[in-house]
Amino acid sequence: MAADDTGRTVKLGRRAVQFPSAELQVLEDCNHLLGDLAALKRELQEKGYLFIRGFHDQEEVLAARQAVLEHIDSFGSTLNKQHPIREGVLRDGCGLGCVPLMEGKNDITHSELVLRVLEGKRPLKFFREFFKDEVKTFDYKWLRAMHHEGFTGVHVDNVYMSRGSADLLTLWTPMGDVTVEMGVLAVCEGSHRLPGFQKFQEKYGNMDAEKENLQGTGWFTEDPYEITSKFGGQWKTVDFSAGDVLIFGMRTAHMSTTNTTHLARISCDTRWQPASEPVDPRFCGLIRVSDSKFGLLSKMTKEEKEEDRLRKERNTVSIEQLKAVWGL
Ligand SMILES: O=C(O)CCC(=O)C(=O)O
Ligand SMILES: [Fe+2]
Repeated sequence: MAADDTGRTVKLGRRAVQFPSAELQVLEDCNHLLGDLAALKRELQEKGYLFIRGFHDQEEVLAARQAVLEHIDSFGSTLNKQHPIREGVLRDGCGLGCVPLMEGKNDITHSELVLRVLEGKRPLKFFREFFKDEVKTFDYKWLRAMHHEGFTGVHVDNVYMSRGSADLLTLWTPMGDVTVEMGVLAVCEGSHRLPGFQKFQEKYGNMDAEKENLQGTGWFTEDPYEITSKFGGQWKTVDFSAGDVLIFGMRTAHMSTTNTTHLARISCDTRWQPASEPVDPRFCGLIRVSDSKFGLLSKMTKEEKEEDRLRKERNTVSIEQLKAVWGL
């Protein structure tokens, strides 16, 4: 892992940025607050996130990582065969689409070694104490391997999963040591509560992307500085070691740094909430795979399917159109 923080040029979206610098500062962990519930809640309320080192058992994370890499390797053409699987080296030219999609509820997300981390004793204990309640985690797991030059754009999670509890938290777990160069989560500190973000939260943050029929990713922008220059806040990130996690609420704007390496960046976001609260039905129980694959739609003729696709396309809206309407 790159322990030397001096003079590193990394990428946040498409922007090259020095790390650390005024534009991209270092995340501070809150390990000194563990065991003090009031202090942890205050930290989450103030900063919009909790960065916790050694949250998971490191050996368990590394075992899960190996299981995920073996799963990826079973697809044949993703990893570079000159290297041992455990190194997770992507083959040359492995860009978008080269890494198998692993999100959802499937054989790898719910394999024993992966679930031992994602739904293990440690997260259960932490969230039970945090919520002072029994807890529920979505069945849907956002397990991913980020390809070369891949990144996640700026968004708040509320646009994707607002149909259940408002107390929902995201737990971002890197599977292994993940440097800023490999693509880690970056948060915009203060974005969940600063007055400058009020309209952003009211318009973008309150949006249900699926209800709006939003095209594309649901990201507000790919440019980290678009939000800091318009609304304020401070981008922060850090090198993660296996076991470290980032926890944040539905209103904290975040993105990822870009994977400029040829190593697969493996991570999983899981969601946690009090069990007594309503749950967003899209992510628990029977998980809808695709609107067009199953159900009644599968009975449509080719022409009917094409017509349906075009009708849907006509009814969609782009984030640019919405931003113009919102005046953001
Ligand atoms: O892993 C990523 O690139 C994005 C993760 C994310 O957006 C999340 O954990 O909510
Ligand atoms: Fe997210």
